[in-house]
Amino acid sequence: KNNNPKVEYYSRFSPSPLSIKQFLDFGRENACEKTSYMFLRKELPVRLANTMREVNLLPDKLLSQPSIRLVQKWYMQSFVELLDYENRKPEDPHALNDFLELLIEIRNRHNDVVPTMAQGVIEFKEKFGFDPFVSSNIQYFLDRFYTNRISFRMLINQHTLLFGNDTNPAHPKHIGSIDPTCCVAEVVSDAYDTAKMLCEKYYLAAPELHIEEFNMKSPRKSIQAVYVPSHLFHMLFELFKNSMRATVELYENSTEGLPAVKAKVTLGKEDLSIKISDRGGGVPLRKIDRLFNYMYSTAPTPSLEPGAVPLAGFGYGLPISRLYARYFQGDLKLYSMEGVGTDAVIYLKALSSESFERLPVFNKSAWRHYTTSPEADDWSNPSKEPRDASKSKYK
Ligand code: W6P
Repeated sequence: KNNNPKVEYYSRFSPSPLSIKQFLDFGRENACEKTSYMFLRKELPVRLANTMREVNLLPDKLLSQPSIRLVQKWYMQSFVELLDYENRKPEDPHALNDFLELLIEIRNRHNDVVPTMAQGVIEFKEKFGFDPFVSSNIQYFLDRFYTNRISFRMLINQHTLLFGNDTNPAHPKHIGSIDPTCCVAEVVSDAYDTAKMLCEKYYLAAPELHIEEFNMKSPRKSIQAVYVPSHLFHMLFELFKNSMRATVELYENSTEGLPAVKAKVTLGKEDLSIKISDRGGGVPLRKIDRLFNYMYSTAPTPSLEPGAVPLAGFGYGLPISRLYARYFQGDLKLYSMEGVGTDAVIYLKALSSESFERLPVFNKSAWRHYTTSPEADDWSNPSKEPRDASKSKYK
């Protein structure tokens, strides 16, 4: 079904990662729509084809799920539509406008890719159960697939925001989706406010927020980043929901007030870090990986206590937030102490020249991930009893 030879052709090119600085420089000095067009009409098919080749390597049991088929269809349609521009000169009087409109159409077509893929994973799990090998395949695949999607939408958003006629009235200083002077503490506070409203709606209470900053570079200045505020908001909103849920649920039957959630924003030479700390009782180390596992966290019916409403958890919020952080060479980590609480840290690059897109490449090494079966574990399994030689069959 995916035997379009152009997919194979374009998948042989590696995606070209851009840095935030390049996005910025390109968008600032009399941004050229023709240059952007010439770049995207090749780069977008390359990025689509790279990910489409990888979808095809998923196990048949997963590929045959209707939701996955639907997503595949969207990708093929967008890919084919982009190929209409392979030979259209930018001087063609309608090429630039038609292309821009196509990008908007494609963006809309792909709006529901994440929940639709999640549905596919649910369908698979209902039929075949939780398979650790498939789960690790899915983890590897979805991390790459969603990173590709984040990058694809980043490119589309830059082009449509820079060259669409609707100039951004709310944020005249933004370059497309990038804020060159993004005040981090403000985004922290916005994300907190939004999570707080949700939390109060469900639980009739929410912990307070204390924000602290430490600017190693210029101690009396508030910390600014060159970054995509919507990405930062997405990550912080997710972390706040988790912290609030843990806090409120731990103190549900307590007469004490809720312990505040603390945010600390720091700027060093290399890293801009944001720590969100809660006193929500923490998560045992054994369960931390699950919070980032797609297959584990897509439950057909969230196993909640009756009457409970999910504020956070059971979804792709955390793994996708980590992908946003990693997309520009940062990371998102959880440090939990069971019985006390959790610190979540978002690491970003302090310099926009170092925040290059981190993109999956379809190559031999990626291919091997899907086609090689897992090796035998080379660490011991815990055993309940010490080995009893008298019961050994080698006696
Ligand atoms: C928790 C679990 C969690 C996940 C992500 C962020 C914060 C927290 N706190 O208890």
